Amino acid sequence: MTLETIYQHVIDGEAEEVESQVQKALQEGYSASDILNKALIAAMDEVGRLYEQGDFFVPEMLIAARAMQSGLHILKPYLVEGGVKAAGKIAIGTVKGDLHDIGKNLVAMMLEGAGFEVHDLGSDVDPQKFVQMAKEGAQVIGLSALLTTTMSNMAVTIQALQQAGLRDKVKVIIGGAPVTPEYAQKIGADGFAPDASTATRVVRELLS
Ligand code: B1M
Repeated sequence: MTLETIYQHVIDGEAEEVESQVQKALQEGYSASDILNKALIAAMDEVGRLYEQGDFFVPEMLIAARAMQSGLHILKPYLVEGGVKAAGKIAIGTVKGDLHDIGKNLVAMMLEGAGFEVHDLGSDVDPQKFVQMAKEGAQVIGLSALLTTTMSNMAVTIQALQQAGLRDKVKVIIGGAPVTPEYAQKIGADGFAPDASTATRVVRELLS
């Protein structure tokens, strides 16, 4: 019942209620990953569906996204992995032209929790900002994209690293709803992850 309540509050864009219900769910013993996957992410999928069929418009999507973020904020300490700390400097961002940052924030959160030094460049990030981070010693560049129209900026960013003579000094991992392993291979990325916890594993592998 609590997970369904959170799910509905996200869809309705009720941030305060999402916060209090996430806290309640944790107290009731629900795992952070169940709250994340079965309530928060599931609700965003439904928001996407409602948008697609014309029942929701951008403002509703935005308000739901804010409600989701407030739930994520409460979950953050519970989502980060314990265990062995990994070393490594990572710069992550959503590519140029793309404002979707929830998935990227989640990936950054998990990487931070796994012990990496994470530099979150935000969303709508110019390729040259990633180049600058590589110059400043980032070992991994993480690129996120949620739009089919902005995915191509992942390739543009990889080309910018190449042109700056830095491609062999950094590993590039990409992800986001429309991104596939085939696309990662096609544009010459080193890694792909379909979700935040896989991203942590892939980054560890890239640095090992
Ligand atoms: Co937009 N949007 N949106 N949106 N939005 C989608 C993506 C869409 C699929 C909705 C739909 O039509 N069903 C559609 C894209 C269609 C397409 O390209 N094929 C869409 C559209 C069309 C648009 C606009 C163009 C709408 C308009 O203005 N007409 C516009 C574009 C703005 C822009 O970016 N320039 C737009 C705007 C917005 C809002 C601003 C209102 C808001 C974003 C708010 C924000 O992020 N701060 C928004 C939202 C909320 C969504 C949906 C509903 C939810 C996205 C989300 O947060 N999901 C989305 C529909 C959907 O995805 N179901 C939709 C939850 C999140 C946890 O998942 O981001 O996939 P995700 O991240 C996952 C994995 O993908 C992976 O791990 C994460 C955790 O598991 N991952 C990585 C992500 N990045 C990774 C990086 C990695 C590794 C893994 O390594 C570095």
